[in-house]
Amino acid sequence: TLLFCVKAQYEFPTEFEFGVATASYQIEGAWNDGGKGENIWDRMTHQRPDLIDDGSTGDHACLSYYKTDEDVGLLTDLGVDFYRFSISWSRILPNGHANQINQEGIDYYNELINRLIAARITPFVTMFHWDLPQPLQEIGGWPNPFLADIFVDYANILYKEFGDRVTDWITFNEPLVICEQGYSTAGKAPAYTQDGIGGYLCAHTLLIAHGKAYRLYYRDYFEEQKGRVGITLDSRMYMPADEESQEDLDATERAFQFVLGWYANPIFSKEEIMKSRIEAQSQEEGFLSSRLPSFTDEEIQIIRGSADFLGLNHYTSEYCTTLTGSEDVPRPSHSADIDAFRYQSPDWESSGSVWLKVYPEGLRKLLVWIKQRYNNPEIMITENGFSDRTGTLADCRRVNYFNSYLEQVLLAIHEDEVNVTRYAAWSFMDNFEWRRGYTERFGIYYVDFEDDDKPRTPKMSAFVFKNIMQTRGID
Ligand code: GBH
Repeated sequence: TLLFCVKAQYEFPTEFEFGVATASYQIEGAWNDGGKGENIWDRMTHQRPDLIDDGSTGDHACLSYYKTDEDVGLLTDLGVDFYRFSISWSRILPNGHANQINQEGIDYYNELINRLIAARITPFVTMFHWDLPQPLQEIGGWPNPFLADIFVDYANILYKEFGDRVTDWITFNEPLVICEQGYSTAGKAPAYTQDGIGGYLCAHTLLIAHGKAYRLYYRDYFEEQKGRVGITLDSRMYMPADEESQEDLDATERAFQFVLGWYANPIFSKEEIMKSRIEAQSQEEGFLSSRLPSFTDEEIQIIRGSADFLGLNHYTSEYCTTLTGSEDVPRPSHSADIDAFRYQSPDWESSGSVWLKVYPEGLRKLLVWIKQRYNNPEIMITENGFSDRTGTLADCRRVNYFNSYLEQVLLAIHEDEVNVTRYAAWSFMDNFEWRRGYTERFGIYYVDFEDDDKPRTPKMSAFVFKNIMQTRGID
């Protein structure tokens, strides 16, 4: 007898959409042109170049502010269904407040949006990808609860100006990074170090801001514009070091709850595990009340259910086990509250970023975890990608990364019936990689930052990605 082993060759469903992603500060440049105000990344890169690996800034970045035509041309060549970009708050509102609107900023995004639509590319817009107007930092930034309403005023202007053509909105990109790295561990601007306190206050404002921006859309715009509003959260896949160990399983659960659950629970579920843990920790530390502020009933109503889809940024995974006691974890801190030791397997392929190790199965496992925990929400993968330090055009390792991660997306769709509807590669082009400056490159287009004109060249990954979109499958 003959045995035929036919490996099912899954395809991406016809409705499944592909795109590439960027963020305003990382690509636009023109930091003080076109009426734009100063934001916290302008301020930090100018005043503290020592915090950026190569001492660089996003002053010029990829000059995308001046290259709308060229960039949309490249996106058209590539054949994407959508383009995920972010709007620079200080380009629209130079001082952060709605009293002074910068028409040049509105014109710039109108031009970009109109050209995309003319090329049949859906604009997928992030309202906030980390570049807070500096004047809003001067009043405390996100830990100041008044920022929620100030953000909603900004969101209102975006719906009003662009909502007739933009129907896919993301309020925030990665609140975890905004709050944890911005206010607790100094990994991102404004680089504050109020660990265990600043991050929680930031998240409190941010969740209310998100919820109110969502409600505003449904109150004033949905009927006419018929769009949808979501949020983008970042998470690694967390796995127990030893699957048989209850302690490791608990540590894994805590990692999930304090990273993804921190933001996903209030919006997508009723779980509130962080509350009791931080309350207990705070008490031990001598605080008179929990370091985690609580929401009023009215705020809970606003936040619960306030997303039409879950945007997911995923790059890598981690194993979790208990802290051995020898680690020096400061208190109070988010890490001490999590109380889990997280690490990556030395067997996983490395990249140009210390934190990014390749473990494709993690993406499928995470998608299934989200489906189960959050009642099968629509998931859009809003970022996934691979870095190197050379920028080589023969970027075989990036090609392998996309192939293997997308294979896992196919399995999640076809074998686990996860409702994942979009995939965006990070990134469209090499860009200003935050505190890593220009030392790490994620682009599928190479950018020559030495050249004043910042020319773009497709890497091998751009051709492979194009082929995947065209054939709806992986070679
Ligand atoms: C994304 O975040 C961002 O949205 C995007 O702007 C960025 O360019 C892209 O990643 C690539 O980095 O150095 O150990 O402190 C992904 C989630 C969270 C990954 C913060 C890097 C820093 C880890 N990021 N993390 S560490």
